[in-house]
Amino acid sequence: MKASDLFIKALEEEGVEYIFGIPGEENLDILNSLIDSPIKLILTRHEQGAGFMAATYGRLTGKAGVCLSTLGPGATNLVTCAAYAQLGGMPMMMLTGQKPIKSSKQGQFQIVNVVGMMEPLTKFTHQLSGADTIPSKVREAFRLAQHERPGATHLELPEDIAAEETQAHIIKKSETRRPIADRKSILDAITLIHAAKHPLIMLGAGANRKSTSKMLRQFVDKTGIPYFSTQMGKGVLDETDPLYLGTSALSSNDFLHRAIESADLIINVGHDVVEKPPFFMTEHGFKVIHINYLTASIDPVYFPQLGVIGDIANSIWQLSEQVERQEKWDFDYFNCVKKRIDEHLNEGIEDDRFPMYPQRIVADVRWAMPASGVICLDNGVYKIWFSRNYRAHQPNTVLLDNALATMGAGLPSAMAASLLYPERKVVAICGDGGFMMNSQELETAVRLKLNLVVIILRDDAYGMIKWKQANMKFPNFGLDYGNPNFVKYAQSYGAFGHRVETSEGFLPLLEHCLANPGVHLIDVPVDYSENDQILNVDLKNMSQAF
Ligand SMILES: Cc1ncc(C[n+]2csc(CCOP(=O)(O)OP(=O)(O)O)c2C)c(N)n1
Ligand SMILES: [Mg+2]
Repeated sequence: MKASDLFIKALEEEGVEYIFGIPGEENLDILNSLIDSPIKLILTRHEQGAGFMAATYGRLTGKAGVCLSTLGPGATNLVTCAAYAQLGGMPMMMLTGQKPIKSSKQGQFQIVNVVGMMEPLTKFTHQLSGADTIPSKVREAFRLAQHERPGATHLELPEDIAAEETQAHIIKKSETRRPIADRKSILDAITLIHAAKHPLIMLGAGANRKSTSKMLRQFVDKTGIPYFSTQMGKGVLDETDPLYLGTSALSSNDFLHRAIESADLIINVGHDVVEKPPFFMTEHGFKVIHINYLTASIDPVYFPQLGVIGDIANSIWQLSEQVERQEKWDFDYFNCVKKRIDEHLNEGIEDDRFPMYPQRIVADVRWAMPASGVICLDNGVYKIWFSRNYRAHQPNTVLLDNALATMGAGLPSAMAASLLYPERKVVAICGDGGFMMNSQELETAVRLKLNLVVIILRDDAYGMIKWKQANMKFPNFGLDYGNPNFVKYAQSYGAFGHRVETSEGFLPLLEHCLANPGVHLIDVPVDYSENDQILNVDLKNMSQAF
């Protein structure tokens, strides 16, 4: 068999459905082998679009998303996606081409050391130097990308190797179960939980990666222990539940942190230090039980006293079996904090100023979205408003990146969600800065006939950095820009372009876009003038006084 055919067969064996990417001449054998394969090629307009889509496919399915690029410039364009998948715990396999390695007449044209470049950004990177090793290396790339903690892997397939003939056979996937936590660690955790007076549960990204919601629901129902989430743990348990306190969108100085500081035990389900800290541990503060697939990486602000290591859902099930509700548990203060958080989250939701108040935008989006609807955020200051104020009902319905926190992934991640869940409502929420970093993928979205709404929060600036600049008492400088006419811009791609003219007009327009097929872009002028006052000053003062 030809090596490139074998490679594609190996991908089929792994259950690959899509390859996202941009081929170069070095990938033409692979491209040709795809003609007779059930695997669909999703051609994008920038390798970043492909990489972010592949990573999100992995994030949502647990199966490595595959992206493809040529050597040199194509591969360097995938670098940010590798970091995104690797830090975000998203399984992704990158396949890049290369000039022939056995003999070549092209000198060093376009050649960079791609395997070396990927080394610090991946779990595994390898140049295939012979066709016979394709089956084992593909298997290895998938095994490593997918097993906890998931991340990015990379294979380089040089042109001459892709064209070789080989007798090798594909290697079947091995069936493996995730290891489960040791009974003794469960008993130690139960001892700590029973001894605590104010235990609190935190839901992190790892709890969203695999289905842990059912077991967690049982644990919470049995114990009545309140919970909060990290940004990437949103939706693991319903956030309209009376036991949900809030989401830690900031690292400190929000009302939620008063509850966290008053806890004596945090039962941390699935958070690791890659995410921006949801709280800071201190020497004499609360204890932490780290429930995760892997032991905790230790950090000055995170040094848990106990690890319960193994499959999270199983650990929670084991804990549920053993735990007993304790008379001495006292959640009164948590309940006061919850009341205050809920009041604060309701402030501004009917504010009719225009350009629009971010709090109202969040409330209107929540109102328009069904429980199963997915919002996919790019990175900007609105991420704080959405993670803090938007109440998710189901796991993985708020896709945001609080790990690499890169700009440019909002639209491609929404495209991947829409491709995977054609029956669900999907909305990308982007700043005007982040959207423009991969706006060319509107063409891909239109070509794929996706149903998708893209909300652009337009402040004509890199607002997040302006917010930080104001907080540092620096004058406003160097962060403003102009924008294209987004309505015409969308239309030029064959998408529907809309602009919000009044704050009352936003919700009906969004509902219209969600109800109608196609790619819709909504230009929403936003008023960020109070970000600094509310998020940096008021919240700190009010929460400290509380
Ligand atoms: C690729 C990348 N470049 C730069 C940054 C730093 N950064 C974080 S948010 C931000 C501004 C975002 O602007 P915009 O997308 O317009 O959102 P806004 O905050 O204005 O709502 C910048 C420059 C980043 N996170 N990622
Ligand atoms: Mg902006």
